[in-house]
Amino acid sequence: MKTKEITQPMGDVGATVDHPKPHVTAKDYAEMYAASVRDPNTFWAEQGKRLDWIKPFSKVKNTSFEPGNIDIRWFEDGTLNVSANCIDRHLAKRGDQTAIIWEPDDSRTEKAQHITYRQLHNSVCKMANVLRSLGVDKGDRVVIYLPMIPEAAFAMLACTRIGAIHSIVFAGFSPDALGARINGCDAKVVITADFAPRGGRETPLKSNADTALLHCKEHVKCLVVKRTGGQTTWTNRDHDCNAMMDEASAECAPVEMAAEDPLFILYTSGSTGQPKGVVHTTGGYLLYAAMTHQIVFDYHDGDIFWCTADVGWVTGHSYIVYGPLANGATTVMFEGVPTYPDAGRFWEVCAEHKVNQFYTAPTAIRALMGAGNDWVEKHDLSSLRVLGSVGEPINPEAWNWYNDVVGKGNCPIVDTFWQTETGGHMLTPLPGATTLKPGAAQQPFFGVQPVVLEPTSGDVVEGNGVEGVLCIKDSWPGQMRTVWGDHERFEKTYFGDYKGYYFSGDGCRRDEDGDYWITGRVDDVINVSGHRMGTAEVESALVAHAKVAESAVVGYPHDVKGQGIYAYVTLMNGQEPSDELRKELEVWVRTEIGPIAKPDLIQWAPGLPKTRSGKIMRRILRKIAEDDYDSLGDTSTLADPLVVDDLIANRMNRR
Ligand code: 6R9
Repeated sequence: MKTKEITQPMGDVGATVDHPKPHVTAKDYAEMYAASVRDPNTFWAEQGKRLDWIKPFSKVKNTSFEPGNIDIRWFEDGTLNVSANCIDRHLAKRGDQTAIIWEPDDSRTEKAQHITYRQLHNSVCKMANVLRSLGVDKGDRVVIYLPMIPEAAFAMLACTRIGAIHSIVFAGFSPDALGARINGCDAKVVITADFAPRGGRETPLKSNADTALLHCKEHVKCLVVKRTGGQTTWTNRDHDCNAMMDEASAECAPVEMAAEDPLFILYTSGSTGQPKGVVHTTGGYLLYAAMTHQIVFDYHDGDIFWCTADVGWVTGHSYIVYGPLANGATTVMFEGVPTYPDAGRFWEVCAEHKVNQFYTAPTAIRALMGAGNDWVEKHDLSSLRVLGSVGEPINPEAWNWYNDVVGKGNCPIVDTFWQTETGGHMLTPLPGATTLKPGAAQQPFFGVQPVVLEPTSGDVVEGNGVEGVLCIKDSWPGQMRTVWGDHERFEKTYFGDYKGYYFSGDGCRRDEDGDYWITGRVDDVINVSGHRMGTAEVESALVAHAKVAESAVVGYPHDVKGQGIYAYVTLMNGQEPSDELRKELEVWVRTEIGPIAKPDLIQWAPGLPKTRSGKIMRRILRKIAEDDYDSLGDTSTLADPLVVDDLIANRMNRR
């Protein structure tokens, strides 16, 4: 594919903004990158100064990717507190500066809120005291199931203040998914709200939490925040967060935590079984989030930063809350969706708050591109300086639209490749330092050593103009440390296939210039609107339905979502396929997992293509779902090749 290369000017961007010199130039990048891999201890010791330590570290890197001994520690003898780094240390200089701009779902009926660092301190201390009064102590787990409201950030920071470990569950997840996560990390408290308004609709969070808690230990408490004031039921385990915060003291000393104490658990989908609890720790994660936020977005003091993600995903953790607040930034927190009340909402918010850096996902860009340029053009976007993309590969068409129509050709686009597991950006261009290529994640961040491996042999592929699977050669501070309660699974998942390397699960290409292009997952993980979904999870939800005998789920190209969910379903003997049953299964999966997992297409499959040993041939199912059935490859090993003809003849029309 021929791509146009773009050199982004960094001066003179937007009449209303005094454009600063970028933090890192191309020359700085080359020198700093070389230093970061040559002598990581010196490099990261220097970067460690970005944080305020209670007890300074003397050791920097102590990590092993050795089979059987995967052990990752950074700054291990240092101590610190995350909330003190994100709030207290800014109070003297920026107590009255806005820390969080909260933008409600519907701007016609509610106003944005500006929360200063001092107010944030007050609310976080109060919430920390409320959690303590519910018996939460250092090391205890707290599940957060909240809308995108300031209380979500208060809750995260309140946990860090007292050393509790939070685990956020996206408010779009079902009661079953919530219950599994509460049990998975054995949480003491669940923080939720009455309702979650989003795109003009309301999710009954409290009632979902009630249902989830039916399957949890009796002593789990529920702390309820008022969002809409709508009616909810009330049980013995419920506590009124607003009333308790009103009464609580606004003083709460930050607890001293070791750098390697867990900060949070975040469940994420993999290719097999149940979602994994990804564990991030205190020092390395915070440092990496802060540093990438500053350098990758070229954030400068006084800038207004907006990441449109939800705090239920890692992007919200690192780039709505921890990175920006550690840097003393003003961060925008948006409760709504890109197209409500209309397709101009993102741009209205950018203009209203004079956003300088804007960070969103390709799926949103594609949806807004489809809505037409008028929605963008009627808003003054001259404050924008840097645009970001995350979650999936961005197709050049969407990249060009983002660049031309949103950025007016003046805003570098940082296409940031990273994962829940990596804590922060891994491959990304840097504004002002990188000549951009639409669709490429391009260069490693400092300290990150990507390698391309031949998928079957695991041999390192040297040189440029090559393709393979993406692995990372050595540790970086933001790396996940373990899977909660299952270190063996951590080793097996990420270090099992290619010994001595962290395996990302993604394929990639290194082009002639040495730039990296992510080609997508090589495992059974699909990426729907930038959200990770294990096909196995959807399959197990489907087969849990009484009328379903078997199911296989694959991704297929979808214009807006990137990938859609295509489910092949074999019914139990005696069950007849019908449109009603199709609806029933859609609703079923929504309830089992959540709306994001609802299959886009369900095909009735009298049989699935299997090898004689009984393995489903997913390659064939993928091809049929992609409408590419002329190139099915070898089907001779199938137990019953005829099922393929039936699947092709009855394939679903794709949207
Ligand atoms: C941050 C986040 C991780 C997976 C990852 C990859 C895909 C993320 C990307 C990208 C191409 C980018 N991905 N960013 N692919 N270009 N800029 O999304 O974390 O939810 O864990 O997903 O998303 O496939 O492996 P997570």
